[in-house]
Amino acid sequence: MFIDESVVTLKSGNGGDGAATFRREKFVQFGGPDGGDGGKGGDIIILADPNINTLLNFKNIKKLEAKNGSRGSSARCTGRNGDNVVVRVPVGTVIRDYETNKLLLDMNKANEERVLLKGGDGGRGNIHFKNSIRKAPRISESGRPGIELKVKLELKMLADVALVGYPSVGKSSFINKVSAAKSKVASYHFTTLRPKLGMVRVNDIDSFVIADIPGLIEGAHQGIGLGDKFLKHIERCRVIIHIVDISEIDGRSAIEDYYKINEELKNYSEKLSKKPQIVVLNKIDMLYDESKIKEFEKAINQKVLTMSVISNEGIKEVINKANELLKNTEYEDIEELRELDEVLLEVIKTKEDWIIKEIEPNVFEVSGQVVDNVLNKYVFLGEDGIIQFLQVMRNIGMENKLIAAGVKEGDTVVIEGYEFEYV
Ligand SMILES: Nc1nc2c(ncn2[C@@H]2O[C@H](COP(=O)(O)OP(=O)(O)OP(=O)(O)O)[C@@H](O)[C@H]2O)c(=O)[nH]1
Ligand SMILES: [Mg+2]
Repeated sequence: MFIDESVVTLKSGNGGDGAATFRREKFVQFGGPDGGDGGKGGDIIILADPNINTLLNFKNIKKLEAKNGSRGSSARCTGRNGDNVVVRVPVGTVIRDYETNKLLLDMNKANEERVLLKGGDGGRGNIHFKNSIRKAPRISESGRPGIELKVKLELKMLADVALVGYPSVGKSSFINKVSAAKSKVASYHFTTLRPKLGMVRVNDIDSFVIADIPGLIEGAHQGIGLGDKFLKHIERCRVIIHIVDISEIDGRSAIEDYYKINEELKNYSEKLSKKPQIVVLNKIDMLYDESKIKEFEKAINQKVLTMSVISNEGIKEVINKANELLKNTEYEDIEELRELDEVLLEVIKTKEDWIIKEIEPNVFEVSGQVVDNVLNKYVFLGEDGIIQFLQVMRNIGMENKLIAAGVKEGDTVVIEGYEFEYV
């Protein structure tokens, strides 16, 4: 089975909280604040790994989480940073936001590493909050939360290798032989109507994806036959196996076939005609005049490989040659997907800023993104902290919101489980 789409939830680590601690020294009753910063949460990093060909690995993975940063501690100790998670994907994988389908990353360069989700920053310890008025601050920041995002991985790279050639030269027969693909084989033209993919295992280490492409004919680049629709798929492959029927059983000239197909590739795009190409003469079981092979090579001024899919000759050589070429061919940048957002994270869901609900008569609950932001930013400790918190909330407009919601003197206000009397 060839999976070219997977869904996985990723989460970067939370930053560790800053510490609100105080120095304790012999003979010093109240030492100064000495709480260290929290560590940074781990990032989710995507790596385009040229040794992976499919998204099969993600089939059983639902969620990947980077580690959280540790909290800061006393004696100005900074918390440990959370470990990153490196997610290895095949080269050519496109990553989209699952909800919006927005393109986040196009991993089209081998060994490229990109940070998809940044870990939350650690909170600052109370050593940073010392000033001349507030000598012993019991405040420290909490770490920023990591980001959780459900993403869709798509392996846009159709295949490493494309099989091209006239109809009925044996492309489908070949892919069926070298992979688990089951492509329809028949003696009439245009048997194959859609590209078909197969995984080719070359040896214990190497494998590649091969695509059976519908047959091309003269004029394919202008839309004659089935051709033009699929030429763009070929554009994303790195190596072309050009199969020619040397038996000429269909009554065409093999040499002419070769030139015509290459003409079509070139007319479609310069890029296509420059792809490394392996020329393979098929159906040698039906070739009674071996000199035709030499003749062909001379005409095109290039060495070719020969095979018979039917009698199992020369197949391994074609696969090895393709594998060798793949190893020497870099992936190209894919222009259509170039308009990428460099930094990727406006996708974080936000709640409404203020949510004020009268949960029972004269009891108002305050929540929303604004509250989250404040609570995420600071740790409020003790009585000091509560007053501080209410002050911050008032400064950013809570009172007006409460009044608009109908709060009266003496009512109860609930925030994050804490109750206050409204005065
Ligand atoms: N004698 C002989 N016949 C072959 C060989 N390879 C394929 N054929 C036959 O050629 C015919 C066409 O084979 P396909 O594999 O369907 O050809 P194709 O290139 O996929 O054709 P389209 O999908 O129409 O483009 C079938 O009847 C095959 O059995 C071979 O090596 N020797
Ligand atoms: Mg076919």
